[in-house]
Amino acid sequence: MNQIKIKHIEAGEILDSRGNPTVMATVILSNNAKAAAAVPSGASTGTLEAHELRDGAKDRYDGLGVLKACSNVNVHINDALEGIDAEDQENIDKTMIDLDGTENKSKLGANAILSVSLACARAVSVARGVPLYESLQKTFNLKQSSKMPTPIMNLINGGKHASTNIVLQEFQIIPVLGNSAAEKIELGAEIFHKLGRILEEKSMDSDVGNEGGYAPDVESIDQIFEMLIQSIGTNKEQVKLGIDAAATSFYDARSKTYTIAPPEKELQAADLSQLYSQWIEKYNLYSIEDPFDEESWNDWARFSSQRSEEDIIIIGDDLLVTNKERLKEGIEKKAMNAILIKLNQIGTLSETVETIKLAQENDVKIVISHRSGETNDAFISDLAVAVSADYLKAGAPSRGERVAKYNRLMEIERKLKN
Ligand code: 2PG
Ligand code: MG
Repeated sequence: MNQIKIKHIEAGEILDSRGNPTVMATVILSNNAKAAAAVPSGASTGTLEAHELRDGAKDRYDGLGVLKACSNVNVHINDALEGIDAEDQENIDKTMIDLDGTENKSKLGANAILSVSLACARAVSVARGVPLYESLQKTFNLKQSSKMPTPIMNLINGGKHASTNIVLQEFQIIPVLGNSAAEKIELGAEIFHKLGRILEEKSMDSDVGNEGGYAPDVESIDQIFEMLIQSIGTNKEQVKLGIDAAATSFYDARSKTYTIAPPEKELQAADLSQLYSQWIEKYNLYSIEDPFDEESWNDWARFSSQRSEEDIIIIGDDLLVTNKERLKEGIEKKAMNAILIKLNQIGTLSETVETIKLAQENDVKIVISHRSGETNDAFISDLAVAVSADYLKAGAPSRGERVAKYNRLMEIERKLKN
């Protein structure tokens, strides 16, 4: 086959699910195959994430415009990539990394770079005439398997994702048993609706937050777990509970205390560990993401050493920021046994896959994740299948940008079965 080259790249501003601007890039190849990709945006971002370039000009979108990032794509990135082999994703990404020249992609913007990285991969799948997940497996030499990721559904939104009195960020259900992703999604959606009815019976708010989960004010964190258990009902063998504490967001580094609520309590790391342990016993918690601050390695390691893998999945998000070097440190320190993967934390597809491979070589579980600010782009569903990820965290089964991911997963599953 003749080499397929990049012919033209352009980017423009679109809105994400919070109504903030984000970058969408379109790539056209020499055989006229064409595809677009849009990047998401976080709210509880790790300090060490790759840089999201925003215009800062207060007269547009309160400084959140991304025209500079788009222009970086249209001028600099387009110039650098025009005419190069579209199937050599590593070279494409490396060319952009070199062109940027900074540690954290702050010159061109990780949002600019990632939009092109993803759009190239998708355009190549169009050129190859195969689904994106299959094309990714070819590009990165990944093993084909029919393994489907288990959804992690965030049914109660707190922290930076909702205006509630809940300080912890996410209360999730995880349908661990089921014959298919579709069956797990079905169960998850039914529990979501059941929880909505429970909230209404209690005259609590049943409107949804940033990630499509409910966002009520509650009496206590225990009340959340109890309502979730009630909504799971007789399905408790199939459906487990998880949380994303996003602990950096309620940690005070000076006093070394975590302030959780409701009810409001100031806790040292040891007290917080104890509280998590109580929840694990009492509510049969299956996973905890970001239990401690992103730089408190010792607290992570101590907590992990007290629990076994069968006991609890401990997921590093802000701690690891999809970064290979951070992951190495996490593995050495035995800080966690799972990693959250967010493409825009690192900023290119190749680096993301490299981190995933390193995790898999070290038996670290893979959770492919959305961001709280999303678009209808469902790239992560294809990525999750391509790398045989263990889990896909894409919010509640509600709101267009969240169900886009679950719908794509079911579509892929149907394709794989035929
Ligand atoms: C997280 C994510 C996604 P954000 O903390 O895991 O749920 O949130 O995109 O705001 O960082
Ligand atoms: Mg998180």
